[in-house]
Amino acid sequence: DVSPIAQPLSEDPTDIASNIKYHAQYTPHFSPFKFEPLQAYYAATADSVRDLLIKQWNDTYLHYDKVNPKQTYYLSMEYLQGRALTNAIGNLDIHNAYADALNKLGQQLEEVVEQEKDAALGNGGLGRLASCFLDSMATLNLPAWGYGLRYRYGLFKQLITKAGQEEVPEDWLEKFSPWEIVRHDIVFPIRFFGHVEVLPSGSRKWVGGEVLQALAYDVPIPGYRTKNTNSLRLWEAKASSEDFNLFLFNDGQYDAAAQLHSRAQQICAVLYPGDATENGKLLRLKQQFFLCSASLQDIIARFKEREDGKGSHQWSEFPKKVAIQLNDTHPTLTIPELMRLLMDDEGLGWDESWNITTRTIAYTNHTVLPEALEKWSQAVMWKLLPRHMEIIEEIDKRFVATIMSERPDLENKMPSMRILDHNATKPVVHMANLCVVSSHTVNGVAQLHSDILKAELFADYVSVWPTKFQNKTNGITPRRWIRFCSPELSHIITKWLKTDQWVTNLELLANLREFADNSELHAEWESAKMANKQRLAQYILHVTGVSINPNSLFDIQVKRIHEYKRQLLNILGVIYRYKKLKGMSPEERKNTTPRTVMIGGKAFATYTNAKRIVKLVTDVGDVVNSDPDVNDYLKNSLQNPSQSGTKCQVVFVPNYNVSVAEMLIPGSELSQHISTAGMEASGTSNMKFALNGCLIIGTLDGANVEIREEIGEDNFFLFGATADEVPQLRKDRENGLFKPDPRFEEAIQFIRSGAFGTYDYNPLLESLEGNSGYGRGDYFLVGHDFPSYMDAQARIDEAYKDRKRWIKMSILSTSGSGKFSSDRTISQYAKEIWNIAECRVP
Ligand code: 26R
Repeated sequence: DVSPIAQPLSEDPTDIASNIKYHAQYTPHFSPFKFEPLQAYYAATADSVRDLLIKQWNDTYLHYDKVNPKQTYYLSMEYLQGRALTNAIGNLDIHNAYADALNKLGQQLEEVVEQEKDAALGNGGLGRLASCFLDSMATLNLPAWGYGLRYRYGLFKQLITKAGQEEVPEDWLEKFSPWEIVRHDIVFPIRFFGHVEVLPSGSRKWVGGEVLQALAYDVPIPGYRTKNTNSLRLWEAKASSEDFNLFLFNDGQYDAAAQLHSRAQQICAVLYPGDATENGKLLRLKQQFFLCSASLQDIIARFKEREDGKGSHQWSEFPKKVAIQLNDTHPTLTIPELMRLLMDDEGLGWDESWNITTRTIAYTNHTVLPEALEKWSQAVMWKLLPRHMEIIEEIDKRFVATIMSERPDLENKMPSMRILDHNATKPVVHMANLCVVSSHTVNGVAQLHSDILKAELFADYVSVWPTKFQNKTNGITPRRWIRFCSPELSHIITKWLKTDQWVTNLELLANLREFADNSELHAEWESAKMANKQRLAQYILHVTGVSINPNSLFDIQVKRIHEYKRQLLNILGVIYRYKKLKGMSPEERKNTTPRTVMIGGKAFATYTNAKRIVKLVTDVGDVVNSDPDVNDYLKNSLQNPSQSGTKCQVVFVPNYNVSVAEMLIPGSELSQHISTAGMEASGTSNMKFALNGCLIIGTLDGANVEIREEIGEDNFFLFGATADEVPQLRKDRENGLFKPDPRFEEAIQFIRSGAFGTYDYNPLLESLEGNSGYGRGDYFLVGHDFPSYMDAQARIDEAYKDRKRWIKMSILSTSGSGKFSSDRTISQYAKEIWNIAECRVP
């Protein structure tokens, strides 16, 4: 009785069902005789929701065009958007209507949603931050767009096998994405290689080389309960038909005939292609330039179009209409490319172009790790981007000249401050230095990190430009990270606060504090948490085959695998506790707190020690989960609720991504943010866990410092050295002054004894030994922090036994998370860096 209609006339479920049916029949992507979850998702639901989005999106674009406000452009090589369907119907506030509509068609929304593959065009925190920022920019009605690349495959899909991690391509576009709209009319030429010509007028022109095309794909970014729908514009590389050599093709030389086409495909094939070879490095540089050049040409075209409506454009207006934010140094080439476009294409002089560029561009730093600070070979840059290298040389020359005349005292600092280094055998361009010199504002992503930038990495620049440096503590979107991923907890919060305004004004969560001892709230809170734990346990069983005990403490560490994040500290702690449990009498064992430790995250494909850590976690899991001393593994199943003999389980959660996080975080009770102090710029999952009532064990690092301040030190399990102690501790170690704790040695010895199999863990364990050298001599201080880590873990075991106290701490974690909304972060960027204001679609 549901007849197809092309436009849902209202948000009534019957109307929506009719519209879904319309799309199933008239915009089909599959053969029309099946209507199962996959078809329901692609052929109907996504298209039907997309219709609603497109309407708002067009309205938004026209409104911005008319008002012509100053607009922000966020340039990022990474976005981790995750799934779009739940987010779209949540932000449009039509979740229930869609659930009902699908019911009418014999489908379950929960099941339909699962059909969508994550858009995983990123690798970690920086990419997810960009996606949270887009959500907040739309929700706050800010004229702000994202620009990125449309990678064919993301980073990689992680398989866990007997050998540890294996990487296979992540094919998110296998069955196409219904959320992107290709703009065949938005195409820009992108040049590589070639040479610089001097024209009779004296001006310079970059010519020759090879020219590819950048084609725009737009992804709509709806705000929460607002009409404003912004854009994420992703560029794809194409060759034009003229580059297809018909002559060669008909001569049977098929590869040669389509050479430029295959070069174009390489650019958008994967995120972070291996850069061990010169070829790999060149490809990465091409990717970065591709993003910068295409985005700038688009920004300039829009600027001209909007300004010319009121006469002819004035270049001095450009910084009043355009703010560009560089997400780390990856889009640094925006700087010389903007200079080139202004000077060579628009005919402006150096001073005017420099003035415009520096008033437009701002830079965010996301890491202080030396190996992550980009340095590009000057030789490679001269080859690929000869005109840009001329411009960079000129920027460097002028910078050195200015400093030498105004601050001669800094002469001996010049080698580390200037952009080009001339002494090295292999000369490089320091991208972070180019960013600092050319941006009006530089920011870190948590207070501690920004302080470290000012005191160390950028200290010398601070004395030159004291007001250039700011802090913008990261945040997360409360829509995806609690409202949609934990509806159970969200409803409880709304009930007790008597309003759902907290979803856009997260500081309101502080009002939950007055109920932190209320036993009625405790009961509701605990049952919502338990429901989320059960759902997570089902998921873990599904992906790993391990049936975990829902009555145990769910202890989670999920993030990229990196030595500084110290997953090794976590697993060494597990190994030590497991060994102690085994040595206990059954009576003693009864009184211990049962725990399930879940660890997940991808190791970069060429990072050997990170891959060894993954392997160790899976090996420990295999042994522990089937050891009858600590595990009731025969009786152990989701159907066996008592599981009194299940004390210790360990699972590696495969292929950690946004959707997996949405499952893990709501079901977590303890999460680990245990990096060596001073090394994690911020962390953002710490905020997501705390918001979901999960307690944190952590070091005084990144945003942990501010989280602990907000939720109260009694509700945070702190351990470890502080950032200012770290350098001395490393020196002490070099001087042979470190004496390892016997518990630490016992854990290491247990691995060496072969308790977890025959894999050779020596190279990994040796990184914890010795006295010096990066990656050796325990650079990350696992040994130093181990005793205080174990003490904190013992406090956790005790706290968990006291249910009342634990639930109270959990409620206080959520109550104290208000500061960590990306709405707060983005408001601060808008006001203090971009100077843009809301532009609400009527
Ligand atoms: C190109 C290569 C050198 C490279 C290095 C590092 C590429 C990407 C990265 C990722 C870094 C910059 C990253 O993701 N940093 C993380 O940013 C988060 C958001 O600000 C922080 O929360 C997190 O602490 C930081 O590690």
